Amino acid sequence: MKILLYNPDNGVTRNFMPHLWMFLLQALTPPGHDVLLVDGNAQPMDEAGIARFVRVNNIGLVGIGAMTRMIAKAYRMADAVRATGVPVVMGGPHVTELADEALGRDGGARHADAVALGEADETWPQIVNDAVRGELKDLYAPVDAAGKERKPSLKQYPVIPWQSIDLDQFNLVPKAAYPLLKKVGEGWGTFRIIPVESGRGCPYGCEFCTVTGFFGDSIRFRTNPSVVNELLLLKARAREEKGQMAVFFIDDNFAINLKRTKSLLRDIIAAKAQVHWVAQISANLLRDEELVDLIAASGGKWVFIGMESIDPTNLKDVNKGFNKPGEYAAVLERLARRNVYAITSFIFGMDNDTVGVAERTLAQVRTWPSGLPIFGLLTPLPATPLYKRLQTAGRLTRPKHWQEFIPFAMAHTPLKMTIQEAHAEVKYGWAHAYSPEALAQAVDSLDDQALGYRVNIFLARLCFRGIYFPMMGKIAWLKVVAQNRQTIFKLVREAFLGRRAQSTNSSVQDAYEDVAAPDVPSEVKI
Ligand code: B12
Ligand code: SF4
Repeated sequence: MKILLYNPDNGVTRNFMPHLWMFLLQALTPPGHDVLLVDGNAQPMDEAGIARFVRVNNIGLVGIGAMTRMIAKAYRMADAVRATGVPVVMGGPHVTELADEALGRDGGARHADAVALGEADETWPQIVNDAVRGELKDLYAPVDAAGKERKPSLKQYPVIPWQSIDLDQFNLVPKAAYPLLKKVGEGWGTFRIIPVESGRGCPYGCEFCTVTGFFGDSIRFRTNPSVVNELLLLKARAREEKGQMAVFFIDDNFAINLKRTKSLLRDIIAAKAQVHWVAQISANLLRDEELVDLIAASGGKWVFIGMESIDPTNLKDVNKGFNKPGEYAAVLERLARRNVYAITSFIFGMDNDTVGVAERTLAQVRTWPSGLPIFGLLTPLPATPLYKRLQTAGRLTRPKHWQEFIPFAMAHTPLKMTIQEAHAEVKYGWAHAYSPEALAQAVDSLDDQALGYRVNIFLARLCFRGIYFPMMGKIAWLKVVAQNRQTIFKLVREAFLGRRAQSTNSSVQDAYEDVAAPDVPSEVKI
């Protein structure tokens, strides 16, 4: 049977990275089937397009996965597929929480023939076998023989064949540039960011988060060799295609078990499996100097930190009191001393927020080492404790906000400001953190560093807002380039004069590599 796994675009931005679930389920499909992957962020498709794809490719089963914000599109695409007579199975966090909605048991239309609840690692092979026999059930739940919920162990993690998977749709370098860029340094003909998980679960239970409910509070890890081998596969592929491969460790809290994380990082270093990587780690776990040393030595470049707020009252309100705003600066400085930088995530519209929260937050951010601040609104995702609290308090203004997804729009009333004021705060945050002045300041703050680091922070800031904001067309990009011309000119001039490159003996590529693998012989660096 031919199976299509499809992830819809979110209608606003294009993700920089493919979704792991597709590769994982592809690897877990019983032998004898052909699995095709389409990520709507990389290959935009509409209803007519998916129906055509299904017919032309003679697809026998379509699997669709989606976060809450893409679910309306997911349902529309599922409807289009089902209209061709091909069954649809849906999975992921949203339909796990609201299976009745997907199955049309809540009074609405039915969108899916079957729903995979929770983690589908163990149920997927059964779903495929049932689909072959034409005997799909409505619901598939990961349970043991006694019918008790069972979270899959990650000890027998499948090998994802990264060396042979078609990754054409996930190259961040335009194809036309390949012949030229493959010759730059050790090769920049392709640049891919690949999701890798080393563990699942987070016990912290922040009020707005789906993770603790979905993956459970018991943490499960893959074995170190399994992760290390995956990195080695990715490195080998990058070398072969004369490109670069970076990894996003998508674990919700990569250092949740410090001892395990350190042992994994040591094994990565010992196996010379370093790639440039990003991971999510909560600020409280970054107090550990040895951990931060190992992060830098194993290729860690960026750490995503859910700071959420600089106001302890807000943090307490959302059950995230373990975040201590007073230590944010020290944490970021500890990272920056190793040339590791942070993506710092903030939420506005929290109950103790008042007008001016964006500027107050930015005033703090400006005193910290350069990074990538991001701003969002408090969003009641289905089945989270936040959703239940706001529902009970009668504060939900759009209780089914996902059915008509509006980006950057609140679905409840904040306590100390209006919805419109909260929207304005988020706009202010983005506009001022990514203004030409802010970009210039970020670059200047790294004046004592090699040119590569400054180019890096500049490009990262320039591109980063594209993940959260509508992708810009050519004209918009030209405008951004024009607005930032002084900083660009400064960096280009330095590159040409080679002032810093000579004084520090470091080019852009060198700076990038030095941080990835300071203690490793150069032939193993990527
Ligand atoms: C990586 C990640 C991202 C990446 C993008 C996604 C990507 N390309 O991988 C980035 C960093 C860009 C991102 C951004 C956002 N994210 Co995010 N992200 C994650 C994260 C950390 C990992 C996803 C992952 O790969 N998990 C591992 C895989 C194996 O798990 P899985 O996807 O759930 O798949 C399993 C099952 O769900 C099931 N399954 C999934 N799909 C399907 C389909 C079928 C057919 C079947 C049978 C089974 C199945 O089987 C899989 C194996 O068991 C999750 C948290 C988490 N741990 O999952 C949050 C998460 C998915 N993100 C979330 C959110 C809210 C966001 C943002 C909206 C945040 C924001 N405010 O901006 C943005 C939106 C991005 C966008 N542009 O649309 C929420 C979604 C909650 C919800 N109800 O939708 C999560 C759960 C985190 C949370 N705090 O609650 N995210
Ligand atoms: S620490 Fe992160 S992953 Fe864990 S519950 Fe809180 S927000 Fe979710």
